[in-house]
Amino acid sequence: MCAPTYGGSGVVATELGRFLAERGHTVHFISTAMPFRLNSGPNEKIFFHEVQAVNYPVLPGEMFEISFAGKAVQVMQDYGLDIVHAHYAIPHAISAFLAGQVMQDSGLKVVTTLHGTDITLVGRAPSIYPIVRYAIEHSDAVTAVSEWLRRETVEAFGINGKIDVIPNFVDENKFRRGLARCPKEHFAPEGEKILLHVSNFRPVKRVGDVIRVFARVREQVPSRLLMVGDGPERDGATRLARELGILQHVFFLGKQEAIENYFACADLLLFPSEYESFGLAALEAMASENVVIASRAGGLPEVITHGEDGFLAPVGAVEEMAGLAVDILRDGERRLAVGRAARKKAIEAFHPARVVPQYERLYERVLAGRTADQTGISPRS
Ligand code: GMT
Repeated sequence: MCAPTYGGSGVVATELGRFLAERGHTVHFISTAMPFRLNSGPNEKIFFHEVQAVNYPVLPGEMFEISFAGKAVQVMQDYGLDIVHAHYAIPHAISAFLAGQVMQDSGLKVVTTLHGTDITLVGRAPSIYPIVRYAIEHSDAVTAVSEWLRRETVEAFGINGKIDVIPNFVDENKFRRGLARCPKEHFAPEGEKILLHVSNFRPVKRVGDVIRVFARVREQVPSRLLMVGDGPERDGATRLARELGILQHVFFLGKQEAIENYFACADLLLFPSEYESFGLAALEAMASENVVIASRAGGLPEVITHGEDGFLAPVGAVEEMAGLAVDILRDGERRLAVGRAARKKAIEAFHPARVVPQYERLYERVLAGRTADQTGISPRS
């Protein structure tokens, strides 16, 4: 179960499903629309089930929590499932719990992966907090994408049970330099340096800082800024770029599907978030040999080692980030060396072959508790 839209949790769920299918598992995606990175061709091991909203005039909302649970039960009855893996606690963890209760006799297990804002922001709203907490506590296994997020969850939700830390991962074949569809000269006809920002333009991403850093960099290094993504802060960022007189050097490109092409073009990723539980975009940039300049916040220090494979600065330290960017953009050899170190780190520490088996072992662990007649076997098989 995952969100289909642009965002890290849906991407992680989709990539995990893809790699699990490659390793012989059958994967059923349950979402409100086709997850945007899933549509990669026919595959007999990958199924997609669309969750429909339920609308009735006397009832409020669209009842997605129940619809997700109902769809999982339906899939279980039609195909047989061993595990429902909920990505992002809200609403998927409680929907998965509900499905697990309905299908209790079949031994259906629930795994919940916490991604970030489900714990740090949305899940803390007083009206849903007790339900989120209950769903986490009653999952058969819980994972967090960083040690930082694990600690946040324990602190904010007082969770006593074990939370496994399983980091995000990146496909090094997809995210690499030299991709054919990277028209660098279109964005930078005079050979200017290309700075990139990729996000959902929420307040937590601090896109205003991206613009301010770029304005300072441009004073010293001929460069262009690509802003990929969309969200509530886009208009403000455009206004700021106009006020600072740099709008003609900034490309606000909106939501883009094949973001690997942008990473393949870029020299540097600006990622000045208030915090990131992990920072998947930073990892994808690193795999593409971009130098990442990010905030020293949340789980980002678990991904980037300052001065070795990228750079970290305090949240809001616009001058410091701009200084780091100017220094590295002026020193071609160092920029390439840091980019190479970034890719090495991405491949060595965050390779699917290293991370996906951690999920498999977790699945085996939760399934070990089933009785002989609880095999999740399909009534059709
Ligand atoms: O960045 C977002 O707000 C979207 C969110 C999501 O769930 O789609 O991203 C979170 O999950 C990603 C995948 O695990 C992480 O890489 C992001 O760091 C995390 N975002 C935040 O913590 C702000």
